[in-house]
Amino acid sequence: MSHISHLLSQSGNFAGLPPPYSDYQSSRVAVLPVPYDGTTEWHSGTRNGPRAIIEASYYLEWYDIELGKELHSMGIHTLPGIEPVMASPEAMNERVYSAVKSLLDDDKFIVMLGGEHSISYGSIKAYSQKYPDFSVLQLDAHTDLRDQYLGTRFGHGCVMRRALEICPVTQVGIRSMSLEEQEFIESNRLSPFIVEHDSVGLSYSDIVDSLSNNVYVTIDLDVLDPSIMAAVGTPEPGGMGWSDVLSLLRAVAGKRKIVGFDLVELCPDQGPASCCFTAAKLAYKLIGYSFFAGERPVNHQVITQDAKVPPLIINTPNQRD
Ligand SMILES: [Mn+2]
Repeated sequence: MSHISHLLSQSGNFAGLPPPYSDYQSSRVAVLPVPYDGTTEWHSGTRNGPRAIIEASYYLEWYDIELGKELHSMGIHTLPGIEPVMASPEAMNERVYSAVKSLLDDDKFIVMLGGEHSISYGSIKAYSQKYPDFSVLQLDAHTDLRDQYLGTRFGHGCVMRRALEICPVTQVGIRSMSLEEQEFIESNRLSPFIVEHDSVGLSYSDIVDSLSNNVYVTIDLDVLDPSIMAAVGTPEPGGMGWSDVLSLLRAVAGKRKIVGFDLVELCPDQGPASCCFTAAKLAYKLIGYSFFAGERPVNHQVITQDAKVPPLIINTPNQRD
């Protein structure tokens, strides 16, 4: 069939990539859709996130201005979605763990598309078993550090509490938590990076320094401000901007090895189509940073932010004194 492959629709493939760039065997990247939202409580519908991201990704330019190249040369294969199991989020995570473990055995760089945030646990568990000197970078409005929520220890409000039982986690973009979570943070001497827009902030190097050499990135899209990312299950005002998130990821990729990532909590019904495209572009940018960090062309005039614009402000509660 390969002699007519150029005549066939590439729908279903991330970025609409045709063979050979979308072949499993030769691709370094595997896009893994997980259409699961079994424990969401406010706006459900993140089960539609993976499909919406992939459909929006057809309209990405393969060429990336910043990196000065088409980014798909390493190959990006798109898998069918994991079949959801609604028995419990724990059972769903076992399924995610098995799938991710199998893909890691094939030496793939996994881009997991959610789905609600609870699914990250199975992926983090599989990654932590493969990579030594490993930690997680979590971009999220919420700490997700509850020990138990809505009758389960594996829901989206508990996912980072479970992850912390496996490996270190650096939390960035936080602007909402419960008293229980704050007490857990205090007693365990954790230092999440909290968004504050009106005080002196830390530089991204503080975040990079907190990370191990091998980094898994979990991005809850509600880390972004709802003005550019309304389509999430639990929107929270005062979030990070597009360029803030890219600057941080660029800094991390320049100093650490990003070994895989997930993008979760897109709830397409709750916002304009631009949110789906923003999520798709963020995934593509992070693939580019992960594989081509440091390779930045110098022949572009770059528009930088007005110096008078206040910087994004972040600090850590346990380092104030
Ligand atoms: Mn989250």
